[in-house]
Amino acid sequence: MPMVINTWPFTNATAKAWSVITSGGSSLDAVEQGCTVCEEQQSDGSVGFGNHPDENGETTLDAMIMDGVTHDVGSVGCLRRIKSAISVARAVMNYTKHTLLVGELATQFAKEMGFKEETLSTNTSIEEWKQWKARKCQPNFRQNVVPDPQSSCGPYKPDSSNSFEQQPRYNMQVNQGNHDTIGMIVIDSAGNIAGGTTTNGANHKVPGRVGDSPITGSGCYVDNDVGGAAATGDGDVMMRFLPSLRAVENMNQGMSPSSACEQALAPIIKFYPDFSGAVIAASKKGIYGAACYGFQSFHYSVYHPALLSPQVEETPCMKKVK
Ligand code: SD4
Repeated sequence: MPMVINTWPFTNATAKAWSVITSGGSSLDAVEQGCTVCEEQQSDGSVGFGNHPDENGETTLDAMIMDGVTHDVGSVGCLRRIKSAISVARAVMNYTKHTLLVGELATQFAKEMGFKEETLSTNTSIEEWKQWKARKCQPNFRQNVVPDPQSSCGPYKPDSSNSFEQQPRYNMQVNQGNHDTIGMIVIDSAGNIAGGTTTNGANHKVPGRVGDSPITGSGCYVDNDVGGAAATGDGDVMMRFLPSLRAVENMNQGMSPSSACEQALAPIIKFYPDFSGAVIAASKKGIYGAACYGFQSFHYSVYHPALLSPQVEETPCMKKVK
């Protein structure tokens, strides 16, 4: 059954992807064009240009696209000065034998492939960055450095007196708007499955940071024989567990999509009870579900033949263990 499912209430992206597959397009085209809508509309400030500046005030982008038929993947991490990250990811898949290109040299590749170089900063992102500087760079992602990152901006140096303690995590729920990456799974009329993600990552990240979204098996994973899954949330933690791969493997073992997502999050909760994130999954038959942790509830968007327009569904999150 053809269908589209994506994280968060980004129904314009859902509708675009659906229009692609219902007019005969492939699931890969649908993922690319659907995610592009979010990049252009700067959905919730978490996708595309002009938001979530890093410590230096620059916005950089992470994206991936995966083909469930061939298992081919293209990804970009920390992409600079190119707006259409999902299309650059597709270009990595189409025009190289690599999987992931990062940073300035990913930009160079994109330019060679004909993408336009332009700033990803806007008045909004510059203002956001200035306010963060005025708040003494709070919150941030540093730990075990001097000066104390909980009260000072950098430049930082290692704190040699410190024993590398893990500091409490940056709470993505408190910092609303820091977690709305789009992850999308599409099944087209031929039954072919594709998935993708695109995001500007974590607000005030350390320059050079790449999150979970462009990592195969973490941000997204698809397998035509089983289904697909995509994740959103605290990527620095999530990418240590490959939750999308786990969700697809769980479905392969016979779990329902919802249980597969819950069980994909369980190992993360065991180690990081203060993390927040969500996973969506769809089986190759178009049965879908989601699970979340650390938010009160989680919204995702779906479109399938029984609907006349994209629908937002809500799932309550698993109980916090801490
Ligand atoms: C990241 N996972 O870069 C992303 C952030 C996000 O929904 O918003 N995810 O960590």
